[in-house]
Parts: sequence; C-alpha cells; structure tokens
Amino acid sequence: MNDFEMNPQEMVDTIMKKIKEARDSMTRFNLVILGKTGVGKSTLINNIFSEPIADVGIGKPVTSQIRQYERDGYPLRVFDTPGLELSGDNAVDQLLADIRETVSAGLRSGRPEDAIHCIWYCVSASSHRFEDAEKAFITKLSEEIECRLPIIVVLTQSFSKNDAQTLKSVIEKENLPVTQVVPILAGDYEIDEEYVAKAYGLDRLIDVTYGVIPDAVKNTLAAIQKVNVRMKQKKAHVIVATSAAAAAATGAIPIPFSDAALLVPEQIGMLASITAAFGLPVEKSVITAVVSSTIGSAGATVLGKSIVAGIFKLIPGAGSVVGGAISGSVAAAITAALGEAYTGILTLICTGEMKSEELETEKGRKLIRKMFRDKLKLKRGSDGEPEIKASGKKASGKAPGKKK
Ligand SMILES: Nc1nc2c(ncn2[C@@H]2O[C@H](COP(=O)(O)OP(=O)(O)OP(=O)(O)O)[C@@H](O)[C@H]2O)c(=O)[nH]1
Ligand SMILES: [Mg+2]
Repeated sequence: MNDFEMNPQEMVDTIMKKIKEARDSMTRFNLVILGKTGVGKSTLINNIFSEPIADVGIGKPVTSQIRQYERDGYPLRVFDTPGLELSGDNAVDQLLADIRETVSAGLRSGRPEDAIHCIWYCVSASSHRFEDAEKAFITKLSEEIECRLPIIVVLTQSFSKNDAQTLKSVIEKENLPVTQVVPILAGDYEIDEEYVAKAYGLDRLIDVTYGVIPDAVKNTLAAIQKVNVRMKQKKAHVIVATSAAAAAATGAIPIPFSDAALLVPEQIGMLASITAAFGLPVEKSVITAVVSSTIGSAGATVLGKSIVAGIFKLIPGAGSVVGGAISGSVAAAITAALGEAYTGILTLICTGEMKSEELETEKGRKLIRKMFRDKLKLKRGSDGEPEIKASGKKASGKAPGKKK
C-alpha cells in the first residue's frame, strides 16, 4: 500500500506512528536546578513541564546532594538539589565539585542528549535579600564549570511583583556571570481569602531559557513545557508553512481532482509534526476526529472529488480554476487550512479551553469543520503567516468600475 491510497483509518494509524517517531527522536533536555531548601524548586519543575517529574518520589541519587529525575519516554532529565543549605564551606565545595563532575561527565559523553544544557539557580524573592553566600556560590559555579553553561537566576515565590523587581535590580548590580534574572511565581498564592497572587513569569523563563540552550534541544523544550503556548504555536506555524509550500510544489503541475490524495503524505507528516511540537499526549480518537472532519470521511476516498469540490467553493478565486484540477495555490491553501485548524484545536486543548474528548462528539466535529472552513476562507499574509493567494482572474483586487 502506498500513502496515497490510504483510507482514513490507515491515515490515522500512520499519523500515530509518525507522532511516536517524532517524539522518540527528540533530544533529551537536561537541566540542573539549584537553590536553597524551600525556595520552590520542585514546585517550579512540576508547574512548568507537562509531566510532573519531580513528584515521582525521591529521584535517583547522583551524589549525596544531587538527584536525577526523569520519566520513561519523556525527553527531560532534571538534576535537583533537594534540601540544599548553603552553610558550611565543606558542603558548598563538595556540591560545586559534584556539579562540575556532573557537567563534565555529560560533556565527555559527546552526546547532546547527555550534556547539561542549562542551570536554573533559584533564589526566593520572599526573603527580600540576596545573601553573600549565594553571590559567592554563583560566582564559583561559573568559574568551576569548564564550558560556558548558561546560568539563569530564577526569583521564585515572587508574590509581590514590586519586591521582586527591587531584588532583581539588587542582583543585577552585582554583575554576576548569569544570563538573566527572571522573577516568577510558579503557582497561584493565596494571600488571604479575598486576594490571590496569580502565577506569572513562567512563560518568560521558558523564552529566556530557549534563547540560551543549544539548537539541538530547542524543539524539545518547546514541546515539553506547558506554560508558553505561543512558543508551540510558532513552531506549528513554521511546520504548516513548510508543508503548504511542499503541497504547492506538488500542485505546481495541476493535480486532477481524483488524484488530490497525492497531498496526503505531506498532510500526514504535517499533522504528526504539529502534534509532536505541541508535546501533548494526543489520543488516537482526536486524530480520528480531525481527519474524518476535514480531509477524510469514512468510506470515501481520502480528499476525494466531492470533498475537494466542496472545498473549492470556500477558497476565494479558486472557483475560476476550470477543468477539475487543483492548482498549486489551492493545494497549499487546503494544506495550510488543515494545519492551522489543527493548531487551533491543540491550542484550545493546551489552554484547557476544550477537553480532547469533546472533539469526538458531534459538536466537536462541527467545530473542527468550522475551523477548517474558516481558515480556508481567511485572507492571509498581513500577520506574517504563510501567504497563500488563491489563483483567480481578478488578481489585482481592484473593484470593477472604479477606473476612471
Ligand atoms: N503558592 C505557591 N507556593 C509555592 C510556590 N513555590 C513554592 N511554594 C511552596 O513553598 C514550599 C516549598 O516548595 P518546594 O517546591 O518544595 O521547595 P524546594 O526548593 O523543592 O525545596 P527542597 O526540595 O527542600 O529543596 C511548598 O510548600 C510549596 O508549596 C509558588 O510559586 N506558589
Ligand atoms: Mg524539592
């Protein structure tokens, strides 16, 4: 069987297989998290990544002070320092030596998935002060590590944004060898019954981290974090634009309606890549709902004649294409609409605005169809998204009769 002749069920299976392949091929992101006991390291880790890896027990001891947390099949490893106290020179020196050894071991391996990529040094903003011991520790840390590993100072428990800003300025004046000081509140904090400080800053911490880690793990970070949906959407837009361009190339020689399934391999790859970029555990039923509500319908040839004919009516200008063939721009428009509708759906799931089970209901399917159709009708290009011009006779866009 080749990809072109798949029925919707086979398409769904292929997509699921490709999602798994894309996930398995992600380079593991390795993070060291440091900071005194109680500053909120575990809370931060559990609130920022999609799997609560620091919850699963005590972790595997790497040294007396460093513990390693990970989950099978999840491309993240966290080296945590639970219960850390910065008192006692011996303990501090030992910890620095341990960190150096952990970093060196990763480098010696020569494998990107075993290297340490970033350090988050956590300081609690609720203490309102930055101790000399912390300053000395960060300075030594950067000196001890043989490579230039990015260190980000995370101001945790920043219940008061003003106080956190003040502390941020104090730390910045020290000119420490750190990338940035980022205030955050990892979880909502109830000050009293009437006033709750809302969690914030996690998306920024991800942006800053993304900016300093190696390219090999950027996609991994975007996928495994759950606080920066915008980053996931950007990744998805790039995938959609690439797939739309590939579809346009396929359609450069107009494809007869009946062969529109030529586009299917590209679209399958696109849906799988978008899913992997979002990093969501997407159920097969979700993919089935999306496929059957857009490009495939049960029993019918995928992207068959009637569906394409229906789609044609929705694309401005496309109706002028005669002879029953899909042009490159129409192929691109269909592919882009599918990719963007799917991105929209995953965004809703990601932000909790919709449950994935809802997609399987008739209401959910209607929503998918509507999003797909809306995207087809959308005039694009002004917002940096892939520009797709449907072909048509009145390409100039001037209204008739305006000429003098
Ligand atoms: N509401 C709220 N509570 C927080 C936040 N960060 C930390 N906490 C609380 O502060 C306490 C300590 O947080 P942990 O995450 O356990 O601190 P830790 O740095 O992992 O501590 P050790 O494992 O002992 O080193 C817990 O009771 C958390 O619930 C936050 O952003 N919001
Ligand atoms: Mg902890």
